[in-house]
Amino acid sequence: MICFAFETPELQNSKLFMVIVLVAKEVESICADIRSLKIQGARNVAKAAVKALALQARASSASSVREAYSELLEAADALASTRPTEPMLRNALRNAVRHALARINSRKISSVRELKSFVALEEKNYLRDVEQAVSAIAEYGARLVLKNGVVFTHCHSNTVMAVLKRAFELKRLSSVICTETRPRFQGRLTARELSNAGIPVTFIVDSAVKAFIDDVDVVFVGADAITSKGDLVNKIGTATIAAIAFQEDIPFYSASEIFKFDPLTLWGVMEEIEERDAGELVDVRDFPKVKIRNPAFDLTLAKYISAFVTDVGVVAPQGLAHAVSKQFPNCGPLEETLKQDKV
Ligand code: RUB
Repeated sequence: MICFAFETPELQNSKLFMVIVLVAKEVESICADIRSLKIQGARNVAKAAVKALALQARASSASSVREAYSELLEAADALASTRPTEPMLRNALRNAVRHALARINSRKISSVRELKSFVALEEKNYLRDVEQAVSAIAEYGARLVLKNGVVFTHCHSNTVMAVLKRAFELKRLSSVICTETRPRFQGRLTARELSNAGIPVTFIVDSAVKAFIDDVDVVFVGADAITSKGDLVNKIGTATIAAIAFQEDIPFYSASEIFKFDPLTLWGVMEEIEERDAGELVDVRDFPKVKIRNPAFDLTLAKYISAFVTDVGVVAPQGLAHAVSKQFPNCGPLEETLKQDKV
């Protein structure tokens, strides 16, 4: 559970801060869709969360800025805890509530109406920024595909999709090999989307990676989290693919916005790996007394990664923290830092 509980001095001094705030129905429904993977992929999750914050603000019938802001925090907290391995989600929520708080404290926002408009504008700006980031990554990534290149990918990353489509447009990409991605088969999304875009695609089971790796020129995967050591957290199976690609001397890239970087890892916080329900694998009643594990992600060490293809360019994993840490000012352990944000 990520705690967004932080207060302005006014809030701290007020007995009213104990008021129980409600999360809008739309927010609850978006939380459910993120948990069930109806909304899937780190960027879609972050975008949906920012949209949910705006819906929370719009639905508010709060009678004071303080109350409306408390509702936003409650919604941010609920959204941030939907999937533990999603720093882009946490970064987006942290930025939105911090920007709002800064304006409340500097009296630039002094009514509920102004807070509502501000949160709506934050959503619009965020969506614009992430689309620009993806376009930049697509340009950089497409140029890393050799002429008539064959690309290997895993799971379903909207960012990798953008790279592949751009590489195809530039007539660099000849075909893609993609895994089915057990247990939730996100690779099927990838295969269908590529095929619908007219890109030749071969679909394989996850365990066939070694059998096909010699047929490819380059591997592209997405990212859920990037740590301060330049390690990558992505869909379970990514680390195996990276190790096999490394062994065969095939470049391995992760296409990722810098907002997948987890600033908390600079403070020694380990990235938590989400473990999902065993029922995603089998009907557990058929396996009494069997211990079933279902981690959603794994960690690929920096040494296996040729580079991160980001919105600020193609960056070696060892240099990434340095390149992006300026973008995350004062990001210490969340509760501590946000409390320091008081004016
Ligand atoms: C999806 C996954 C993707 C990253 C990046 O996992 O691991 O590679 O989230 O996606 P899940 P994007 O299906 O469990 O969300 O590039 O779209 O942000």
